[in-house]
Amino acid sequence: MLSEEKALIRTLKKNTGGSPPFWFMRQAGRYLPEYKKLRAEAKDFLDFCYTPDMAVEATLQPIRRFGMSASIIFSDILVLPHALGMKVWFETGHGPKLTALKNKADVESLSLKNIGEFLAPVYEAITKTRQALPSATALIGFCGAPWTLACYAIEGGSSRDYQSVRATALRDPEFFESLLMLLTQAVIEHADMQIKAGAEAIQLFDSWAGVLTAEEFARYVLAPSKLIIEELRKRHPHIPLIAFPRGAGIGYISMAKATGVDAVSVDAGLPAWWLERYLQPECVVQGNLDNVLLAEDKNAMLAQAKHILQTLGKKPFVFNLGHGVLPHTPVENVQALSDLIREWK
Ligand code: 1CP
Repeated sequence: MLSEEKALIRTLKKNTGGSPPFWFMRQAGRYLPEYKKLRAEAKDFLDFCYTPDMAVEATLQPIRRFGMSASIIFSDILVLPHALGMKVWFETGHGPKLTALKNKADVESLSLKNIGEFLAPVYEAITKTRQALPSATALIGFCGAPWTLACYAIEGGSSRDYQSVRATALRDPEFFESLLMLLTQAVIEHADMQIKAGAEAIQLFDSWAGVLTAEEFARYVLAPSKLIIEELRKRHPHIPLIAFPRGAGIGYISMAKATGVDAVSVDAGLPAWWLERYLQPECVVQGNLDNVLLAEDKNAMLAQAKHILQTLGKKPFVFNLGHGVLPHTPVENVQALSDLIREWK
């Protein structure tokens, strides 16, 4: 089947018809017994990401069980700082760790030169997944957006609110801006190579957009996203792009207006009526079922899902969660949700 005929791609290009396409952030992962088994065979998480056969298998697992309209390649946003020359590792129970960048000289020690070679296993996994997927299932590639990648690169790992990263941007704007620019270029190249390898849409994850003021949001989130979207549009006019500035609130509207992105993915904090009224006129909406409800209360979750489908399903709409599937989510809840959306008229 041609990309344009697949439900996800058709919808991202603003055509409706049939039940809405669906996929779930973190649809591959620890809530699946078959993922845990596969994960136990890998030396560490990055080794898993860089072993194409494992990444392909993890990407296909949820599709076999639930038949989503799209798969997202199994990888991580932090492979890109890794490819730029930063040290990145994952400590069990502590999440990601990186050697923090301290100044402009640290940024200058990084290089765009080796991304293609370094991330060749990711591109190979994309090509192999494309070949193995059912023909109606679209394949999504992804990148962390520059602000979120800068958060990890300056903090050296996770933080609750990235206050020290915001402070760094104020104290040393030259350092911060040079990092943001490098990451913007890196995201463009990584997305470009994913598309060339077979990705049929790209999602930009700006997971920490919600900690910013409106002014910072415009500079650190909107401005780089606009550059990335414009450049990818030039290189690949037919590939739809999805932006996910998590926690952006009314900033979701600015994202659609300022960048012209095809679709905006929304967290669970905004009610469906608001999205229908204010965001659907600007772009295709993707979202936004609460991932906690999905894990905790099947009946309430199904009621919420119906409400979202009723409110947003009349216009081009991609069903997703507000954030990733949590590790303790019962498989049967994901099954019940998938069945509901697939049978929705
Ligand atoms: O041992 C393990 O299994 C590690 C857990 C894990 C997994 C399954 C990590 C570590 N990353 C992933 C895969 C992953 N990460 C995918 C795969 C495809 C899918 O969705 O099925 C994707 C799209 C990501 C993207 C990602 N990584 C984001 C953006 C989305 C989000 O959740 O906001 C972020 C912020 C990361 C960083 C990261 N990698 C891993 C963890 C635990 C984290 C988050 C750490 C934090 O909270 O700061």
